[in-house]
Amino acid sequence: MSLKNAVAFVKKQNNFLITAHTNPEGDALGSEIAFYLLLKKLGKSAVMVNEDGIPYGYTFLPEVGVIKKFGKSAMGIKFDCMAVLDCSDMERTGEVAQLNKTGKPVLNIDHHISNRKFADVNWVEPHASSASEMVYKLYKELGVAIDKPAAICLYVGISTDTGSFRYSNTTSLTHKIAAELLKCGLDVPNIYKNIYENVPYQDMKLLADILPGMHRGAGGKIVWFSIHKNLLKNRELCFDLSEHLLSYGRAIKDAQVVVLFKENLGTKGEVRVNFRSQGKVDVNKIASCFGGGGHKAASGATVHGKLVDIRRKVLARIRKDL
Ligand SMILES: [Mn+2]
Repeated sequence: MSLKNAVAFVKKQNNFLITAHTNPEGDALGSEIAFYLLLKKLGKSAVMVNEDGIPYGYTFLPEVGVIKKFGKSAMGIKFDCMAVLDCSDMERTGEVAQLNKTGKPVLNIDHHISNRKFADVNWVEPHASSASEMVYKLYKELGVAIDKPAAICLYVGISTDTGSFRYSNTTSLTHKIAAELLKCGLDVPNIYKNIYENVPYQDMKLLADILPGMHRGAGGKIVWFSIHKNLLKNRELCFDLSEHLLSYGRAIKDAQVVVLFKENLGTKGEVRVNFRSQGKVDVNKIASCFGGGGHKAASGATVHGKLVDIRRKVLARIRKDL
């Protein structure tokens, strides 16, 4: 299925529930809000609901305050269809999936190679830099002008998912779209300041507790971090250092695969494992062995069990592919 099917879905439906993945970052929020703004321009009704709150680096996004956090009040929301952005499967939306118990039609807009085509209309472009780049295409196809708020969201999604235009998913098209978005008068230094230079002092100090847990193996080809949940208590909404940590790992000479093991808060006994690869290892394949997925160079999985056991298994699996 293609862009054409997505366009037909958008034209036909009028009352949308929009969501993106848990622990949302730039592309989840950027594509979600830009899609919401598109629907508003088309005169449609739409409500955004996410399982988690907004990390502090993204609170500057237009309309971000309109996003509802999943809870009892979300149960009463009326909608005729659902749009899911930047999610490889329905589980990535977390609890929000429960809102669609009656099986209303679902539109899936995603760029993960691991996408499970879980919806009624699946528009999946594994070569797109980001879900935001796909939403940009929707604007074009539907003939809706991109105004400044939409441009900010699309730019944030594209720039964060490409690591500020330096990962391998960056193409000439990515730059062309970014150039067009900049013409809407974006304050680029301020956008980057908000996202990357806005860490509360106490969170930066957390690095002092996490960095001793950085290790490497396989002759330096694998670098990993482990974060135990006692470090994160009372910090659920603030903690946005995963991306910082993964970048530090990537910056280490000879590091081919970087892994972050983070115990999830709550009682389920889950560990979130995030992977980055800058070598031949396909971390989408590795993550899929543990029930997750993503992209060849960036992926993740949520695994049930003890951090030490999961870490041992995951590292052994990576070693096989080095
Ligand atoms: Mn994405």
